[in-house]
Amino acid sequence: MIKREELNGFAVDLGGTKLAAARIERGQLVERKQTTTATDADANAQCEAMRDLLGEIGWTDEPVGIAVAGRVTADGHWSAVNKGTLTNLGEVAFRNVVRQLLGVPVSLANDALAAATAEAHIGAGVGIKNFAYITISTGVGGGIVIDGNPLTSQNGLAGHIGFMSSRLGDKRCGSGRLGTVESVAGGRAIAALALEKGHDVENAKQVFDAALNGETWAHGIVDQSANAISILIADLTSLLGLERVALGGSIGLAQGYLERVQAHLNEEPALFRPQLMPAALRQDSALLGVLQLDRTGAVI
Ligand code: ADP
Ligand code: BMX
Repeated sequence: MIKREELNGFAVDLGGTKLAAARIERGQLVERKQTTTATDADANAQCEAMRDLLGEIGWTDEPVGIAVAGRVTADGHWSAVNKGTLTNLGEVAFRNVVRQLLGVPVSLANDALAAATAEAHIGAGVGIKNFAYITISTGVGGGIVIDGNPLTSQNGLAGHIGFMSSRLGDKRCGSGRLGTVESVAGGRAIAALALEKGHDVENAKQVFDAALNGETWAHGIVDQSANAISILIADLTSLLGLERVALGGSIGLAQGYLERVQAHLNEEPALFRPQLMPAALRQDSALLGVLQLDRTGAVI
């Protein structure tokens, strides 16, 4: 198991809303920059954006760890599962693209898997055998870590828990599946539900702000998201015997959100209620976690 002080290097985290890069020394983010994700960029343009951001924090030719929203296959292909989030990726041999454009070796992993690894080893999941991390952000992503080992699959789909069915869902999400957790609980879904109800918002944050201001319509949408996550946690617990779950992403970490998830989880029988905690590494889990993974997604 890697110790936090042993983590060194450059890391990138590309989500459906923001792109972050950091220089990590002895497990600390000594520099971190963030910009907005170009959601319609193709893979080459995404890689150029990563290179530009890395350049701003002093990167020249060091190896890089890259965490991305979307599916990363064992042979380094990257594609969106929700094609409404990253709309122009196709399915590309991204590890090769990066090697060509950056000229260095890269490790590449799904963002939630990377975040789950860091949380399991140096964050909210330390000492826990059956652990899951859930990000509620642009979408809903996840990473399952049993005995310190993140669950991976050849096709990169393992852990994509946002695409499980929710009894609260009735819409199709950009994966093509009907009634997914992501279609009820993720940031894009929250904003879409508000628009549907006639509220002119640009993003989920505005819905959360309205809920904090006591707007009943907004409260209902946020609460439904939290409820969908609580049901997902109970479902995952019955499958995996989870002892602890950490919530991350800007929605997972938003004021009052975890408490709402906990309140709904309390309606479940005790057997289906693991401990619930916020991600200890907050917005930096994926940046730290991708430095703990080798190119196959296994912990170094
Ligand atoms: P990414 O999906 O790129 O990893 P985030 O974790 O920041 O990025 O999640 C983005 C989503 O979170 C967007 O839908 C955004 O509107 C929402 N969001 C950002 N800040 C907040 C906040 N303080 N409270 C609630 N929602 C937020
Ligand atoms: C979606 C899916 C996952 C990702 C998760 C969180 C895409 C583009 N994304 O479920 O791969 O891990 O969202 O990503 O298919 P974020 O953009 O919310 O950070």
